[in-house]
Amino acid sequence: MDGVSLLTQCPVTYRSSFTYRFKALDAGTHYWHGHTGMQRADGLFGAIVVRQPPSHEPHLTLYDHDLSEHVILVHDWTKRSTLPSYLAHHHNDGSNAPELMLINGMGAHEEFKDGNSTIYTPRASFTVEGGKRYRFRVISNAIGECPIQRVNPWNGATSNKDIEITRMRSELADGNDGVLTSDPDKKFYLGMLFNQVNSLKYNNPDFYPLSVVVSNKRVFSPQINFISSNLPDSPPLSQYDDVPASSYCNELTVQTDCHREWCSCTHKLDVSLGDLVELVVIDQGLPWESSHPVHIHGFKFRAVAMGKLGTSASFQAVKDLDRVGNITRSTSRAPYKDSITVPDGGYVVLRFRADNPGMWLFHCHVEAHADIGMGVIIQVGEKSEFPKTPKNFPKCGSWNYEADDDDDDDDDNDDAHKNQPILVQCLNPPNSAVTQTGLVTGLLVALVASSGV
Ligand SMILES: [Cu+2]
Repeated sequence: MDGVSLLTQCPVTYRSSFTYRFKALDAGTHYWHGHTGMQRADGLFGAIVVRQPPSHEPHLTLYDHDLSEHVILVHDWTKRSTLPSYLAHHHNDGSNAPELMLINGMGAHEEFKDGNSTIYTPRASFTVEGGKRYRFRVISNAIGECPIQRVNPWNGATSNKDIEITRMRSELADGNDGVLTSDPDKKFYLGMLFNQVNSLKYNNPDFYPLSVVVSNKRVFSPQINFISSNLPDSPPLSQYDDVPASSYCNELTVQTDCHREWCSCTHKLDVSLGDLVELVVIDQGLPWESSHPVHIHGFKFRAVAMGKLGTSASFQAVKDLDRVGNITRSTSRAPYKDSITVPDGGYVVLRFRADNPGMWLFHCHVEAHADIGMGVIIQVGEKSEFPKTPKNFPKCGSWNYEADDDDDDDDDNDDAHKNQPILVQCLNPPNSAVTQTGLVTGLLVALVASSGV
């Protein structure tokens, strides 16, 4: 499990804590973050660097120092909390563009006057000694697309001066593991799109249809294969039998024309344990130029092909290209990653060996896209092959509101709400793994490996 709320575990509720213990087997630069709502965007994240003995370190000859203070954690800052920014953007009533790039939580954005002088909030700074080579580990917690757009030219500084960076170079140390050259056992085309249809979340066609909304105010639903994915009421990894089979769907099982009607379910793909899986991920590039940085939980993949057709690319055009053999897979020393940006109007082809049983989320890492449906669960193996759920593991699920029949104030309106499922509540049994320490978390944490730099 890796902490995705309502997929691998229950959310960690208010006034409770949850302890994760894991073996740090995966050396490199990683980070953790909250995976509920917009928590990551609003600051719930941090770096984790797993070091290894010098004898195992492939980059050892490239630097003199690899210091814990040389971690650069980059973040977008929208100044106000993220949700109102995204709601404004979603309803065409404002921008969600971040106003600043923060480095380790710092940036020269706010201005203060001190007499005649102007003072800004401080920037992050890093100390180095002239003539030495340093390893900097860079992590992006971008909530939109990658915010690192420009670095300045080297200014020739040698020591005791501010230094401007000459260039940033990403090193991939991974060789070819040799298992990706055979034909995949399972192959999926995943079309990432914004669909403008009546969505029951915003436009109930019986009362407030999309057709009566001014065209530039019509919301677009971020989807994969025309499905807005949601998470079930209970986490299927730890409460498999509490999730009705009917709550899942995918392109092959939906009954409606999802191009024209809004389709929403827990979007799930099934693969067998040990399968070689190939994902052809397509960004059709409409209606905006918006690339999708996709991320997979539970695995790293090899990116064996990438291409851009133009400012837009229809899903069928990419499929046709592939069908006639015009998407060449490059399996030799293919980049080994768990996140990659799908080019706007293009595609990436990803392969991984499904050797980690469980329920794993594959999603766009743009916060707002993921939060409202641009994701899919990959079920690897059968329930019997999943790791055993620990004893007294917290459980959660839907519950029904029971109105008090003796309540004299009951009226017809109250009765109308009886037995409506209204909330998801997490029930932490006594002496469970969740300890009632009073630590206010209200979050859950997912470890996400990022490519090391
Ligand atoms: Cu996206």
